[in-house]
Amino acid sequence: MGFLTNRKALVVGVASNRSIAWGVAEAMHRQGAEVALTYQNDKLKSRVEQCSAACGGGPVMPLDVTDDAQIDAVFSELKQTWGHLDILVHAVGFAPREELEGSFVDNTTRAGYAMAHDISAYSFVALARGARALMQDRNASLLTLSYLGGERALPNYNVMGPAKASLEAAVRYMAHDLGPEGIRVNAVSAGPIRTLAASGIGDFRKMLDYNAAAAPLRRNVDIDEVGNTSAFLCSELASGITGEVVHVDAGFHAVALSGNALGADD
Ligand code: NAD
Ligand code: 0WE
Repeated sequence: MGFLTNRKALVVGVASNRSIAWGVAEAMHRQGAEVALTYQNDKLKSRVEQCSAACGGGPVMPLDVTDDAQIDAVFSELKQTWGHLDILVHAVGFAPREELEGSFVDNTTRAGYAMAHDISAYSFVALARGARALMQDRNASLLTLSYLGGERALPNYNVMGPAKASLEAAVRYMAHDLGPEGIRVNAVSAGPIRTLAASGIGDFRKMLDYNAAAAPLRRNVDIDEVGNTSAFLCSELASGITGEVVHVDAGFHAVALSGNALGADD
């Protein structure tokens, strides 16, 4: 028996079998959860349907998180098919491509800043509001995906940094607001992983190598590791954890100067 047996999970953010959301969906399914998936647009529909078939064949629905009507439709369908919801996973982030390079100050526009925050941070709050009524009195939990760029500055992540900082603050305010209803709210801050959102990012390979060289575990993480920690956080094994940001990054966030860089080992 898995530790999520009979739990109902909605996972938002699968675009391919490399998506972090897919690692989370698979891990939750392995632990016995029933999994519903959403797809952002028709281009992604058939890929997400294939993913769904590979993790139990739960409900599959369209969802662009900038559209309030689509958010409402997802939760009315889940109310009809499941009647309630135990887990909501938000693994969505977006900023205009051209604002993810070069000078943060010069390249960040008012519209790009608003879009990054709308899609990457506000949408978690909007989904929580939609899920709230379905999550009453069942030790439900919400989870989002963040990145170290929300805590510290690094090249090119630019406007996504403030958006992740906003997302992590929202985790704490949502935990404060929903805790009295028994709903927990947490984030996993993942190390860099080659997904669609990482493709086309200049020097991503160099970043992966840098992270692997400096991290205490001397390697990068994969979507199964992020998925397993996410499944744990959304389970009763984590019943005392809320308002938390857990780093799944081989320890990279914990060090300022790696022994490796000084030639101390490896
Ligand atoms: P991905 O491209 O597989 O997933 C991003 C998802 O966001 C896609 O499914 C896409 O459809 C969805 N999305 C974008 N705009 C949307 C909208 N308007 N409505 C609905 N969905 C929308 O990439 P990923 O790396 O798996 O990203 C998932 C999450 O993980 C993001 O929040 C990202 O910031 C975070 N993250 C990624 C990494 C990494 O290195 N890949 C590291 C830490 C955190
Ligand atoms: O959060 C992310 C990805 C964010 C992202 C990626 C894209 C690419 C395509 C947001 N919006 C877009 N828009 C697009 O048009 N990560 C944590 C992965 C990531 O992205 C980076 C990173 C890392 C790590 C961008 C620059 C530097 C590092």
